[in-house]
Amino acid sequence: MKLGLTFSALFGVSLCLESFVGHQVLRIKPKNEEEIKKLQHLETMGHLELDFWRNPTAPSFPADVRIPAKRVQLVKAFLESHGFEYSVLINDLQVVLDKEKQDMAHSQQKDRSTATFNYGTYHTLDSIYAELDHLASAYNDIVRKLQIGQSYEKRPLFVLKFSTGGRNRPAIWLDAGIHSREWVTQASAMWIAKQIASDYGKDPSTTSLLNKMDIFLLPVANPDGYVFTHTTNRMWRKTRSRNKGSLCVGVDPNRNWDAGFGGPGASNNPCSDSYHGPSANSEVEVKSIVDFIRNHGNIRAFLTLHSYSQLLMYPYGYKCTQPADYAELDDLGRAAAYSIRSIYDTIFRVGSICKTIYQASGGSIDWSYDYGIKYSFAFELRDTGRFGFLLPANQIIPTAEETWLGLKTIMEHVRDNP
Ligand code: 0X9
Ligand code: ZN
Repeated sequence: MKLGLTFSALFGVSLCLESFVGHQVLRIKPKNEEEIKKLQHLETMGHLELDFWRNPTAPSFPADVRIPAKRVQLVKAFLESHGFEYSVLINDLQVVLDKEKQDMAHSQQKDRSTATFNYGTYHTLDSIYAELDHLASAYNDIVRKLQIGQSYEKRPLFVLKFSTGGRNRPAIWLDAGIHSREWVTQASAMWIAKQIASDYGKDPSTTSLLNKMDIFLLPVANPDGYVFTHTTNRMWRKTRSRNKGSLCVGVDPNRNWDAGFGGPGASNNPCSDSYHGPSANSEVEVKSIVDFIRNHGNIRAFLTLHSYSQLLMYPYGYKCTQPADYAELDDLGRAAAYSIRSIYDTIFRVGSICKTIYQASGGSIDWSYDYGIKYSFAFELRDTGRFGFLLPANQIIPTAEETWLGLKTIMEHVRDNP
């Protein structure tokens, strides 16, 4: 995830879609702590331009690394001479990207003729925003569109509010796409929005939930990054804010929350993909959510969608001690993972951020938990690395379906434990 010192990362501008011809994604399986250390060291070597899609944490939890074409030979030689075990996950990234583009173009063509939003394909920001309006008008008795702020590049941050009445009811927060390249999260959030709206009055679980609580859904938490993944660099993760004194652009919005800010698992290098930013809440996208949650005053659950790895995590990430509500969160996480598994047999691992992946400070659910929102969970959706961030569009709906089952298990528990 770090230090992609490519031309566009350095200069922040690039006029056309960046090419990933010959880029490979390798899965490297460290056998022991020493090998993990070596990989972590490799990650800090900026000139290699490695993009860690998944960081090495344990022998059982391998690293997935994107390597630019011109470095593939060198990196493989290094791995072999040091006795690392690795395999090739993606042989030529551009081939996968071309397929994704082709799929999108194809379904866009179909959508134009039917004038409906296809939930089984990836969309541009404009198309997503148009569908938010459509949902708000088609289900105007329970869905409203709110704007909670605007991004660094002045795009609106839109939230759908699902409510059946009552003033300032207890509510659930759900966001997606804070990391822009995690496309299945924005897409799943849209499917889930439609599902909530159309299930009310039909599905007993959703109906009883909305009779007691409101849901706030932010499907594209990082719109600038999302647009950039469409126009310029499909692998963009961060915001698009300019960094003082550096040519590198963007801050990792999931290192920018006021929870152990600047601690382990975040970088102080603006060129890094996990750069924490100059100060907590420096990113307007983060600040807008924080302000919204504080002003609302009655948010009972904070849920956030990331990809990939198939994990369901609770706090903490900035430290490795268990939260006070560990037992309840762990039980609830396991129940949600069981629901997720019930439909397509997709297996999610459950645990704290620190124990399941790595120590990572400044993350959203650590902030929300310490702020007092007990039910704070982060999901890492499909897959486990076959396609990584480039999950084929035909997996969007199955991913959204299973995720919604997991979310519902959590939401029902929140409803029943006010
Ligand atoms: O490193 C991250 O920010 C997340 N993993 S990802 O590959 N999607 O980048 C995991 C951290 C989850 N933590 C919080 N949401 N707080
Ligand atoms: Zn993420």
